Amino acid sequence: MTDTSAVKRALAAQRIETPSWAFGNSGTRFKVFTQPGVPRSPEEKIADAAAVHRFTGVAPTVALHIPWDKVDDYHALAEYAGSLGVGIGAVNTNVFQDDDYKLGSVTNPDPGVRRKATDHLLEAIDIMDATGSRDLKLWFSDGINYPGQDDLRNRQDRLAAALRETYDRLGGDQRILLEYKLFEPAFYATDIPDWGTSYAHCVELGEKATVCIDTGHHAPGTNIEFIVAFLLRQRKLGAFDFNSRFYADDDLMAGAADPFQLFRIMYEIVRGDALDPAYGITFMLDQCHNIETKIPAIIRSVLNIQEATAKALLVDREALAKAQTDGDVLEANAVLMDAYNTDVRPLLAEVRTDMGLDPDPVAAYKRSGYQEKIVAERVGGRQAGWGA
Ligand code: RM4
Ligand code: MN
Repeated sequence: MTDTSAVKRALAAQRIETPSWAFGNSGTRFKVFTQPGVPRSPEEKIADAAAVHRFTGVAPTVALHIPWDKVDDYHALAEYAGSLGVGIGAVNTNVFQDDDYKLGSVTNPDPGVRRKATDHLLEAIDIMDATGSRDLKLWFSDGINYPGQDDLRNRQDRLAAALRETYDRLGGDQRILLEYKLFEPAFYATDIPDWGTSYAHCVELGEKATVCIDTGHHAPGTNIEFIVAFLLRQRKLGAFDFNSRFYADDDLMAGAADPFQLFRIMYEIVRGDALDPAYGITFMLDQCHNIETKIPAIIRSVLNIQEATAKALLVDREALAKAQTDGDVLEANAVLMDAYNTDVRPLLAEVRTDMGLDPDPVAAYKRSGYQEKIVAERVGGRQAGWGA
């Protein structure tokens, strides 16, 4: 697409979801560094998400993580979010932080533990009913550390049974986003280690189950844009968890480690006509800001995704198709690189100005006084965090 007004329209219509947990304290297994002003409640996390939306204009929903965002009244929580101009997005389940899950959750050899884990997934759908959320995002830490520890195939059967029960409980337009991850915390075999496993379970479940690609969950060197292209072709791509990584599941800011990879991913999205929110892909962040100030880091991540998207939209697809048909390898590559090497920041500044926003959201946030206000106000209480 090289028609600038169409590019600008697509950028203004883009939607990126923020994760409630990114506003809380996080760290590595060595240390969680706290920060002043960090939310102490789900409401304060939502207020921070609303701040990100105010400055970027493209982040109108925030994903919850249960039980980290447990409240008595989810309907009231959704109304509170609405009053701040944001909505509740995906509901993420947590079947990885209870002693019972040492040997797995839905794949545990103990049927009692499996029941408990599956009940948590069902409870998350009750929460979706109350908040109006469409997406149930499932990530299982399940796996084993030693060969022989448990039966690989039985674990797949147990997983399939829990997924089926959960799927059958979904309401009309609700859906499952099934995430995969290569390793960690399990080191020998993970029960959903890759997109193929997630895809196969989604196919078995039905059309309301689609794959979630967390960009940090692959082996180094994996061609993620190929996975995007393949899943789009099958209509089985439901969501992204964006973040970036240098080594493993680093959860750094999206676009920080490898902006070229993010561009290649977004090019496949544009190529597949899947950017429009109506297509149904949820573009989420799933990150941790262990040492940097959280809200501006989340704003920066949103901007990085917008920049990659703008470059993808600028690819001259006609010229690219011609070069590809001609077998002109160098020209085809040059067309793609021309778009990638374009400085799209002025274009995005215009998009923001047209939307009535400050053209530089990070600078506007810093000037706004919001950070000082939360640091002054959020004193006492217990800061939200991973509880790891
Ligand atoms: C996992 C996975 C999930 C996220 C948790 C916090 O690695 O990426 O999406 O909910 O981390
Ligand atoms: Mn994730």
